Formats: sequence, C-alpha cells, structure tokens
Amino acid sequence: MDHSADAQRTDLMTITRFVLNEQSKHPESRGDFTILLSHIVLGCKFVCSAVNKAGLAKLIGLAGETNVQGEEQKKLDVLSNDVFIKALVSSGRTCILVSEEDEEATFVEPSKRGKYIVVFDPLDGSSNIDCGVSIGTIFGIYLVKEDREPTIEDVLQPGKNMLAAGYCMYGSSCTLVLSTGTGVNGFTLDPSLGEFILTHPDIKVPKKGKIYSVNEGNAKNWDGPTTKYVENCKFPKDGSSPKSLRYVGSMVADVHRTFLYGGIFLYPADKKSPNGKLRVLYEVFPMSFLMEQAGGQAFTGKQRALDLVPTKLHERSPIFLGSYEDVEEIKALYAVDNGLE
Ligand code: AFP
Repeated sequence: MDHSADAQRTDLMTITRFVLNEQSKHPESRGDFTILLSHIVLGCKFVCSAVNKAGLAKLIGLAGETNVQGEEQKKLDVLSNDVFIKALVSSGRTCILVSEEDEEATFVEPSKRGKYIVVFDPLDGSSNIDCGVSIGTIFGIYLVKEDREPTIEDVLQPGKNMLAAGYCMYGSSCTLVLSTGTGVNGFTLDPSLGEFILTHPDIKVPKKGKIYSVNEGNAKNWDGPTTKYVENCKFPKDGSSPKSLRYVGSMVADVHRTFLYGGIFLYPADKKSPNGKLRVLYEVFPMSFLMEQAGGQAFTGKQRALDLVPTKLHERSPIFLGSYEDVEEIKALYAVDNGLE
C-alpha cells in the first residue's frame, strides 16, 4: 500500500488553510486578509456555479428578459458584479471597491469599513459566455494608506503597491490562482467538497515559451515593434522553430495558459486604440503582479507595467506579459524604436 500517496490524498490543503498558514508567519496579523479572501472565494464559487448553469438555464428557458416568476433576469456579468460587491462589503474588511461594471467606485459606509481596497473585473471575457468558452474573475488588493477618510487617490496607486492579486478561471475546471507577494499558487475547486484545493503549488512561468497570443485581426493597425515581434514569432531569423499562435479572447484563459506553458500574451496599442484595450487597475495590474511573482515580466511598451501610475479608474494600457526571455525580446524592439539603443 502506498501510504505517502494516501497521505497526500487525505491531507487536503484548502485555500483557507493555506492562507491561515501564511498568516501564522505574521504574528501581528489579525486575520483580516483571511476573512477578505474567504469572501472573494465565496464570490468565485457563486460565479462558477452560475456559469456552469448558464447553458442549462438557456436550454430550459430561464434566460432572457424575464424568468418564470416574471422577474427580470440579470445578465451573468451584472449578476456576478452584484454578488462580488455584496460579498466584499459584507466582509467588513473593505473601504473602496472598483469594478469593471461600475463607472464610479463604491465607497463602503463607515460602519462596514475595513482597510482593504479591491479592484476587480467580476466576469472578464464576457463575449465568450454564450459559447461556453473559459471566462474568469480578476482581482487586485491594495491596503489603504492611512487611518483617514479614504479617497479616490488611494486607488490610483501603481501596481507594485498591490498587496495581493489573483484570478479565478471558469473553464473545464474552476481554478483560482493567487499571489500574496511570495510566489504564485493555484487551487482547483473540488465540486464534491465545495473547496478550493492546492493543485498548482509555486507556479513558475517557463523562462522561454513556444506560444504567442494576440488578436492578429488588429495587425494592420499595429506599431513597428509589435509588427516586427509577431513577424519574428512566425519567421524566426535565428533558425529556431516558429512559435504557435493561441488566442482565446479571454485574458484569464490566455494568461493562465501562459503561466503553465510559457510564451507571451500581447494586447498592444494600435492606431485605433492608442492605449490598447485592457484596463490598468483590474486587468493589467493583477496579471502583471502575478506574472512577476511567477518569474516572468510585464511591459507596457514604455515601462515595467507595475510602475505605471493610473490617473483615472478605468484607464487602459498596452500590455506584453509572459516568459522572461520572450518579454526581453519585445522590450529590445521597443528600445530601438524609442531611440534608447
Ligand atoms: P470582453 O469581456 O468584452 O469579452 O473582453 C475581454 C477582454 O477584456 C480580455 O479578457 C481579452 O483578453 C480581450 O478583451 C480580448 O479583446 P479582443 O476581442 O479585442 O481580442
């Protein structure tokens, strides 16, 4: 009998146990972060269950404008947003919430206020919902600077000030990837237990990859360095094999694959969108934070992504992130273009 394999199967490292272990390394900690995280996890479980039922609900006629009770049906992204806002406010640990779904930030009322700021996209990749392709939730967490009335300035901080970041991917399995600033760990939801179990400890992105991931439909509007980089991926001049192209169109899915297989994810600026498409606070920053923690890099075309200082809530930025050496190559092309070399 293989006792060690058995011990592994029976000694389950849930995400709560994992974060409590981390917490015990900081004797001054009062468990606020653990409580906040358990509310985020609850939101992810809810969205996972709603996403799984989305196809079924459509099939049996629950979706659409009204449900069987004649009530208006909420779209999945609006529903997910409501669930996350309520879970985060009720945690009693947050003071400001910034969601992709809401124009303005939510300031939590003083009686329910805590010290954390959460920036999030409750359901990213929503154009993929109706065809059942992987989508996800992305989140980043800041600590409010001082014990005073929080203001919008507290949110407009560079990504390097984030305390933690993560995403949950609703795919063939439900996977939550988290970093609290000491590496990256992945947890998979065991539906029979209703618990996220550590399945991908200490994720490290390969130093160099064989995949590039970009919406090539925008190629006619790209700038010189992006065009040259993608050309090199397809027709390498150093005798190496061409890279494969993979593009889901859900950032969570494309970046998750990049973590596990290596390579590069690009959403560059183009003539039509000079700042790219992706949002700084709740797409670019959390993914860049995770990528650096996994040993990769994240670059905007001008600077390290995490050094960027946003000036408004829904600001956008071009982004190139992934394996260390692959991002080095695009950085070199931009350095030449910017006259730095
Ligand atoms: P949607 O939520 O509108 O589907 O956008 C998803 C997203 O923000 C991000 O998850 C993708 O990486 C990116 O946009 C895809 O954009 P394109 O459709 O322009 O390639």
